[in-house]
Amino acid sequence: MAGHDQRPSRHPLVERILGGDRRAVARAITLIENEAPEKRMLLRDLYPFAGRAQIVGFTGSPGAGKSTLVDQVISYLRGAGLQVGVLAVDPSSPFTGGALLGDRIRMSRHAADPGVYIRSMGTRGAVGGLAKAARDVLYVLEAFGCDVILVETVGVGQSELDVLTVADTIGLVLTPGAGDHVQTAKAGIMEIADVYIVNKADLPGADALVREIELMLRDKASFREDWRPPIVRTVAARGEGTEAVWQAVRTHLAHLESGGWRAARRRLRHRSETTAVLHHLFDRFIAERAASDDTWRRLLDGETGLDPQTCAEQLWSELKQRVATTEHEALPGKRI
Ligand SMILES: Nc1nc2c(ncn2[C@@H]2O[C@H](COP(=O)(O)OP(=O)(O)OP(=O)(O)O)[C@@H](O)[C@H]2O)c(=O)[nH]1
Ligand SMILES: [Mg+2]
Repeated sequence: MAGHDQRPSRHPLVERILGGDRRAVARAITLIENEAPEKRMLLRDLYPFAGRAQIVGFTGSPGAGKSTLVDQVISYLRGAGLQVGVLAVDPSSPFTGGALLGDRIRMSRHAADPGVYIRSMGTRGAVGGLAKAARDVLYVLEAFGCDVILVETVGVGQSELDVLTVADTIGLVLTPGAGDHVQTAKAGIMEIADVYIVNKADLPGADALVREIELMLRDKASFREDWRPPIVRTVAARGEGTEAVWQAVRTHLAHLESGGWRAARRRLRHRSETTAVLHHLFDRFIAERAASDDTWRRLLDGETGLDPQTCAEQLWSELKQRVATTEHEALPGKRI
């Protein structure tokens, strides 16, 4: 009993999430969205369960058929006995479930399936930034036991691309005729695709779109992570091509793993998230210093007549000196 008591306590929701409690999942997501103070503890305790799920992003223009395709992929994965999480992220919507209602409806046949968890997020539900909140929600879904997490987001802005940085594979859904020409596609979006999905292949212009993508790929001198993105045609509305999409996704994942790229991406992600927190802490440190130390305040506010670069370098060297002194003082203790 005593040993049990001495174990560092875990956030109570974590146990419930691990046990498959859907209400605990919903509660945890709300805490994340609201930036609740206990969010830090929650994420810390969820972290050991991260990295279990395969995360697949689907992006593309509004109305390209992303939700219809995701709905088909859910069915396919459920058929294989996998537990599936779906996160529909819409940065253009201030409401969770408002503009995303269409997504919910299109996937509603899975709503009662205990092996599927579907959640929508808009900017209103994410006080501290949608991309960060969405990435944190993935930790919850991983701990919940999702084998695969499908992330749907409209590919229009930077925050959508930020959401997708955590995906193992990004499927870009394009449609013929809808102005989805390779040349006019939003800068950056064509480049991040691991799989090109030409949906609505039942409509005229699908062949032309496929040729356009092929031409673009032919002109490329090199490919990110040595992966040449395949092009898959689908008619999501009729469930055609779903299996081919999933095959392409699996092949891509196998490629990432065999080349060590998946591990490299994880390292990169960890570094960038840790660095972001350090930046944040440093900002706070500077503000505190400005309030408590007059030398800092004068240099920061330009009361010394020196230029910002010189001010910053003076503060920086003072800081480094301070760190060096502390390290020096701490050395004898460290050796023990
Ligand atoms: N003809 C045709 N229509 C399709 C196909 N797939 C989807 N649609 C239709 O396209 C419309 C938009 O589909 P959604 O799945 O909601 O598209 P979306 O990309 O999720 O849209 P947003 O979430 O609003 O960006 C719906 O009316 C679908 O029925 C297809 O393969 N062929
Ligand atoms: Mg949708």
